Amino acid sequence: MQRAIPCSVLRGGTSKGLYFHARDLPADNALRDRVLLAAMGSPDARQIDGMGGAHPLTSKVAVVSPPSRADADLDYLFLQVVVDEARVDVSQNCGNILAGVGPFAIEEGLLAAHDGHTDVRIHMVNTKSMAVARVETPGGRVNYQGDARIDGVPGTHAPIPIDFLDVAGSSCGALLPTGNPKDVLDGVECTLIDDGMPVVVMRAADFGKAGTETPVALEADLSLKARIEKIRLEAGKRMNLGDVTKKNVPKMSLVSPPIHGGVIHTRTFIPHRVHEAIGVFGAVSVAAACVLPGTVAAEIARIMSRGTITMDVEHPTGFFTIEMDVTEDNGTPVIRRAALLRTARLLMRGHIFVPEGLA
Ligand code: NQM
Repeated sequence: MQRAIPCSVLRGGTSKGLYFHARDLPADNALRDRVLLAAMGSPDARQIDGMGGAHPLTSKVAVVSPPSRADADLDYLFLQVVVDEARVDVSQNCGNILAGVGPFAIEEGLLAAHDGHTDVRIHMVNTKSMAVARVETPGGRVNYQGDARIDGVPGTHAPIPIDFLDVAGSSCGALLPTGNPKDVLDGVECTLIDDGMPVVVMRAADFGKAGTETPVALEADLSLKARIEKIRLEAGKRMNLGDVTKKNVPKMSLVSPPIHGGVIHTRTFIPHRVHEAIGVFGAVSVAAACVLPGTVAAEIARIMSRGTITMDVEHPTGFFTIEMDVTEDNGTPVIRRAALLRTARLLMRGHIFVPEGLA
């Protein structure tokens, strides 16, 4: 016997995932995780017996429910289903899957849409922070078609601009959790930062890399991966994340001078595979490092201006544009807001089947 659970599949930004109502999943977290592992087909490198796409970027889950905060329209819990381990990680947020939350909630009647557009205030449960996503809703229905293009996704779609107001330090307690713009870990100068995602920013050159290598080439370099993992485990402790052996944070970004007219070039380990682009909050955290004096990124980006700054963070398949409002407090830059553009598309609606009796 199998159990059928209502579920939608959406592309959110450059990721793809299963979207559920919280009420349709088991309330017990251990049982919920077993259900999600079965739904995705994990653990298995090919995820052949489930819906996962054999990569962390296509093995993601959004759990959406009515808001637990008065200033929100919805609660969104993000879960990373690990591809080749029987593990579901709740330690990180995901700004790409976030892009599909508004459309999913409107499609499912969790939220009433206005004629024109609907601003959806989303409480991101993993980091207890807020995002406002603007969804096009002509006639009160979600529109997916449009002219917006994001690197890493073919074609154009309806724009979903997203604003973040309070993400700094949301996982680590502070934007710079060690209080320093730069720390030395295993002999490498690193910037440990959290502007919505814990990220360790390091110069690619310090690892003997140009920073323009393909994700496949970087993943094939086993001694590089081992060195980066050693630094990650130490960084996790210094970033107030504890033992991160079984967590998907912090992410590890190798940076180098821009080559396409942006502010900085990146390759990001998330944390074991290399991203084909860069995560949303990963990019926001790298961009924040670009405006903070003394960081590894600021030395490359050299951004001195204040006010509303637009930054292109380069990645393997193009660039990620971030708008940031930066003011100063006693000479120290303060990031007030970050905004960016995503698109999303409903791909399928129906039921996911999992074996009965998983408990
Ligand atoms: O950083 C990949 C993605 C992500 C997460 C990852 C993300 C983010 O591209 O907000 O979007 O870093 O695991 O979906």
